Amino acid sequence: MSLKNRIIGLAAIGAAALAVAAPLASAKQAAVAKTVLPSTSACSTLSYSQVFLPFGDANLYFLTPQGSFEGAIDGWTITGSAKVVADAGYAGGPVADTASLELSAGSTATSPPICANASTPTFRFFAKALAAGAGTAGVGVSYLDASGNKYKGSGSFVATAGWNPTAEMRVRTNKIAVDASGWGSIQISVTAPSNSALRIDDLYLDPRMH
Ligand SMILES: [Ca+2]
Repeated sequence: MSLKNRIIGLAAIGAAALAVAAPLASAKQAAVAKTVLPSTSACSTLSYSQVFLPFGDANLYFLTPQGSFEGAIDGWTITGSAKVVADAGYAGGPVADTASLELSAGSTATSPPICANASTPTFRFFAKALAAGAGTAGVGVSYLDASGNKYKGSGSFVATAGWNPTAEMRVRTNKIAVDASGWGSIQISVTAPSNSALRIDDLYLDPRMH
């Protein structure tokens, strides 16, 4: 990937950039600290590939834990309702794809903790709206910063009626709390439009410096 391409890629995601909100109350921070920071022992052995090369994106990505919805999904938290359905988001991709997650209208799925640090600035996934003229879908990112505060960013996208990769969505990872191994974690959430169910699949993070 050339520097020029990187700059263009980052410029393109400007509209989807995730704004960082004020930290939550301190009582909540303590609880989050226990639940969000995972073991980072697996972070140094992640497998990277140019997943989105067929879509003109030469960056290296790794598949997030349970991000393909092909096996267990017990690490995901659902607000509202969701189910695994036999509709692959990216059948031609590197994952042997048979299933995706269908969120009912207005429901939210929050990922398990994902290895992240300052070198993992963007993520992408596949999405498909079930209703024609579906409204805006929401995306959120949360993580603990180096001061122990929980930061939460939010963005949005319009899902198409067929499966397509989302634009690159940016994570402001430069403030993530990391341990001695150099890794911390983020959680990504996706919210279906209020007027349409939404299917999602194959959530990938981009490690810029790998
Ligand atoms: Ca899948």
